[in-house]
Amino acid sequence: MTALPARDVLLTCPLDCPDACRLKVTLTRGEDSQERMTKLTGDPAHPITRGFACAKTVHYPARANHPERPLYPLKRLNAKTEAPVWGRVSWDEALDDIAARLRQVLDTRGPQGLLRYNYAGTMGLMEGTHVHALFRALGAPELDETICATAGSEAWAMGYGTRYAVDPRDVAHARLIVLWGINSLSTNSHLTPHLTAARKAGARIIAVDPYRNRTAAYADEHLKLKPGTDAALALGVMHELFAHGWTDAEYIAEATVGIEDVQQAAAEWTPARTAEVTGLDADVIRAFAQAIGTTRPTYIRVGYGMTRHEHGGTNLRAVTLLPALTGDWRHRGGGCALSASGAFKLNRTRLGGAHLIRPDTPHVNMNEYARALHPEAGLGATVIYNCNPAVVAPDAGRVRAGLQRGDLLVVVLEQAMTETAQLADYVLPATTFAEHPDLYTSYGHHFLGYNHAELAAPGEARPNSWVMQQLARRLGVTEPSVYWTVDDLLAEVLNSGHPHLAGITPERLKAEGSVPLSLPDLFLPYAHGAETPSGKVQLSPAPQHREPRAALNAEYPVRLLTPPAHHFLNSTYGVLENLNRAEGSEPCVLVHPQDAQAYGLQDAGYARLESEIGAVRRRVKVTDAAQPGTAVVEGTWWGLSAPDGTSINELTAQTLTDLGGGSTFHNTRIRLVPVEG
Ligand SMILES: Nc1nc2c(c(=O)[nH]1)N[C@H]1C(S)=C(S)[C@@H](COP(=O)(O)OP(=O)(O)OC[C@H]3O[C@@H](n4cnc5c(=O)[nH]c(N)nc54)[C@H](O)[C@@H]3O)O[C@H]1N2
Ligand SMILES: Nc1nc2c(c(=O)[nH]1)N[C@H]1C(S)=C(S)[C@@H](COP(=O)(O)OP(=O)(O)OC[C@H]3O[C@@H](n4cnc5c(=O)[nH]c(N)nc54)[C@H](O)[C@@H]3O)O[C@H]1N2
Ligand code: SF4
Ligand SMILES: [Mo]
Repeated sequence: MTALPARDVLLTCPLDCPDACRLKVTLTRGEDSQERMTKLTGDPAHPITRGFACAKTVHYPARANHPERPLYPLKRLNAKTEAPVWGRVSWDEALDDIAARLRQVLDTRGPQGLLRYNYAGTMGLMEGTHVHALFRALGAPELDETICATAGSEAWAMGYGTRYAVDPRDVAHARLIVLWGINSLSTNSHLTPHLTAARKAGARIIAVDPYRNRTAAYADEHLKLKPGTDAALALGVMHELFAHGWTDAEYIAEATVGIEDVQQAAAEWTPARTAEVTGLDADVIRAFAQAIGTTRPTYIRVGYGMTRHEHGGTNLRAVTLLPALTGDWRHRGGGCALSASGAFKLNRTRLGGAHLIRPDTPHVNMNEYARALHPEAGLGATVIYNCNPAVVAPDAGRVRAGLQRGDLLVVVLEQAMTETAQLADYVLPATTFAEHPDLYTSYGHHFLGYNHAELAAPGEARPNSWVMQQLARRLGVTEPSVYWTVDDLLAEVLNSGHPHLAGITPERLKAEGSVPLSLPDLFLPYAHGAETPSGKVQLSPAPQHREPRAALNAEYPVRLLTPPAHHFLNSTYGVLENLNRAEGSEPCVLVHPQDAQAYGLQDAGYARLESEIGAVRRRVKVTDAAQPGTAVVEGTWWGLSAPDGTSINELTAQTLTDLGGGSTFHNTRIRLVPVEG
């Protein structure tokens, strides 16, 4: 047998992950003369990707070629409360009918009757962001995209203005590394080589996390604090910095305002008090503070994990202010990283039709989708793309019930038959990142990425942008930006005149594929201040520790954390059998031996997890990776993979964070009840 003809192409990974890898993708022409993605690895020449893809995305070809991938427009033939029966329809038939029904909703309920629902299934600026323009042109409500990052971004903005981060390639210079509320070995895996290089050069690595995740196991030390107590720990560290004179007076004087406020707030956070609130030993807190206070450079990588609590914004802000006290921002490799996205100084004026949002446009917080779908809220149609809300949204049981309403038109643009797609009136087959052209930024490094459409779309799959433009024509939309091509988008967004984009033209991006921003070799964005109204790092108002309103009690004595799984990306990849197996074949609840005893749970037995919102059944894993009073279920698995067919978000509430209207996925209080399998 002769080998089938194959070629390698370089493409940027489109997934919601800070690494935004440059991937080497092998395309093989089959006997049917169709090219398919057959192998995927990292581009060895890319300075961040360094030749490897993560444990999940190496399996992207299986996802792209999945036998159940929708390849033709599907129309539902029965009620959404029943198992779906699909009929294949032509694009014209689907688009004509959808447009007519949208027109009817707009005419009878007004634009507020139509809601887009989307997140970051693709991070592409065309297929992920610009496609919102249709909804903005129609005057539909603004979806506030709060499910992930806004608590963190607002917390960062208060102190620092623009979001800049330490470049990953500088991390090897750090001598102390704190991985605080992030499972970076799973969720930011291309940071790991830099962590290991720093460690080889003598750096110590400390993880701060309520349970022993992969990253905590890799670290030299693990501070297993109680969830939701990061502000207390940060204030405790600040107390010691001030008490021992470990602050950088010169930096504070030049680059910050509000030091008095912080000093006053920290005064009461003695190691003893901090220990009481965080559950850590006072000596551990002293040593941690000393390490931060006396090691330059110290690099703190914060994740979004600690923000997913009622006071999560403030908790994160407290941590991110530490390098402003130690002056780490002045040292290569020192400082803090949440997101690098602010460095991409694109012209976003009309991206996604941002210019069409009016002051009186109503807003819907995406964490409150369950509420928005309630019959009384008045929605007549919802168009879902790049997102799987039946699984990932808080209070998912009520989201599903809302989507099942007979009087609501549900249109889902998808690459997979997700549990959201199963609830649609129409499923419209979407292209993957190899099948459409797009532009990518990153929130973990400083390279722009461009993908050509290397593969012909299989079946009748189409890019989101094509669908939106077809609907726009049928609805008589005349706003020009709705009809942009990728070339129009490139010309517009790269034309900001900002020095970070100097020399980056559409032609160069298309030729080189991955292009670094024009930053100085030593990029120290906050060395002398910040892009805030005062021009300085703003320390006031001083962060405070607050107990959650949903405090643990006798009825709900356990806090449930639901962080990401190593082998999934949110719910993407949950469709793949082998990655399900790699995660243990079914979602498990990690319970500390003390809790197992207290609630009568057996290892490998089953428990019902009951919250104020709902209940699920999960297999129990008794392990001291958890801590007493805190249980963990890793991964937003497809409900289908769970023993009771439910998503973990049956349990989570629509409660918002203190800053940024963010999600509170790790704030859930539950009780654990032993049940039969
Ligand atoms: N493998 C994999 N990678 C991913 C994803 C995925 O699903 N799987 N998802 C991607 C996306 S969309 C995102 S937003 C990022 C998220 O990735 P991260 O930024 O890592 O954030 P989380 O995973 O939400 O939380 C990480 C850790 O926070 C801990 N945590 C929870 N509460 C607290 C607390 O109060 N204090 C502290 N200190 N820690 C706490 C959790 O136990 C968990 O170990 O990862 C991206 N990368
Ligand atoms: N309990 C709990 N819930 C969580 C989290 C948690 O930690 N715990 N994490 C939260 C976080 S951080 C996030 S970011 C959200 C993420 O939630 P989502 O944004 O819903 O992410 P995914 O579950 O990966 O689903 C993305 C979907 O987009 C589709 N898609 C990808 N590319 C395209 C495209 O080009 N076109 C179209 N039409 N579709 C495409 C994929 O097939 C996939 O089904 O989940 C949140 N939910
Ligand atoms: S998911 Fe993240 S780590 Fe994996 S290939 Fe994509 S960008 Fe890289
Ligand atoms: Mo996220």
